[in-house]
Amino acid sequence: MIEVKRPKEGFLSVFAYRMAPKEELFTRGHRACQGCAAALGLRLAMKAAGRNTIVVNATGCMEIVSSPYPYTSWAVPWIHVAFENAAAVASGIESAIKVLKRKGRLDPSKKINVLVFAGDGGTADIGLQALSGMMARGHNVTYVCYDNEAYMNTGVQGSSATPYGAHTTTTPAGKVKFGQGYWKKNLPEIAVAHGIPYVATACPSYPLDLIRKVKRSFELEGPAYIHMFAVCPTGWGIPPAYAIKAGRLAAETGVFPLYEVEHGRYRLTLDFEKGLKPVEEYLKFQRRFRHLTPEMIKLIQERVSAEYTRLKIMEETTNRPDYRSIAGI
Ligand SMILES: Cc1ncc(C[n+]2csc(CCOP(=O)(O)OP(=O)(O)O)c2C)c(N)n1
Ligand code: SF4
Ligand SMILES: [Mg+2]
Repeated sequence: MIEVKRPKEGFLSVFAYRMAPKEELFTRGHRACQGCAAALGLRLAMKAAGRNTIVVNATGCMEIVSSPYPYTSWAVPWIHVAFENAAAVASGIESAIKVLKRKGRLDPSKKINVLVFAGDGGTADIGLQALSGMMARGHNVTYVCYDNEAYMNTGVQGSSATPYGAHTTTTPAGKVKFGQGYWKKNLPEIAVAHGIPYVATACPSYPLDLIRKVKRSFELEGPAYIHMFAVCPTGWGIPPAYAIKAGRLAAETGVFPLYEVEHGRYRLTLDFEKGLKPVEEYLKFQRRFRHLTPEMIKLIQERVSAEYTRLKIMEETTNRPDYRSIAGI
């Protein structure tokens, strides 16, 4: 059995908001709904990224709530781009920074972070091609997908990141259909398949873990992909005060495992020695899942357990000395 060292922050982070950097770069005044975990996640990610950051923001809730003229919540350079091309624009910005440094018009030692925020619709569906290109070309960009599991800004339409069985306006639950009819697209694994230096999942309910991962993404040279769970009380039908709890339950049940993959090496950054809670605990208080039958919940449980086991096996395998020496990690 290989001993995997887990960062302390993973365990501490639930209680440790006060340990986060004080500077606010995604500031107050935005118009996100009460309890919006995506807005909290952006705030935390910006604390990690710091002032020398250019943000590229695809169309979606986070762009809409933070930028109506003449107000803005952004204290860093920020560009709003179309739904489909955030990764392409970020690639251009990163290339331009390199050229300016080469031509001596920018101090070559100055570190400028390029950071994308895009929703699950903008990432799993319409922006996937641009993201794939950015990762394949090796741009030094951190791409954060905030996943609220639907097209929230336009009225809760299903995306390919909408979970199995969830009710949305385009996957309605009723007599004929039971909600989303296929399994959630596994974006972190698509990113891992590109062989990029850093891939991680994160959740604002674990703030220090999230901050550490965003920081790590900027320490490593090359593309990084962070898949951020973003509880959406409005679209999911839960009380705003439950947002943090819902994020914790997603991790505690294995519905949204917290892990990172650095140069191909997996590590669960939060693991549960006493085992996972039943997925029903996560599903039962959300309006979007209230129609689920016991059979469907059983099916979801089996899928979640299998995926968690797969992650544990990947962690075990990719930390084995023989694998690490062959893979050079
Ligand atoms: C090409 C194109 N198609 C459709 C839209 C309309 N539109 C704007 S935001 C949005 C939903 C975005 O969903 P997601 O990326 O998940 O972000 P969220 O709103 O959930 O934060 C849609 C469909 C658009 N702006 N451009
Ligand atoms: S609809 Fe959801 S993601 Fe959009 S601002 Fe409201 S809570 Fe946040
Ligand atoms: Mg969305």
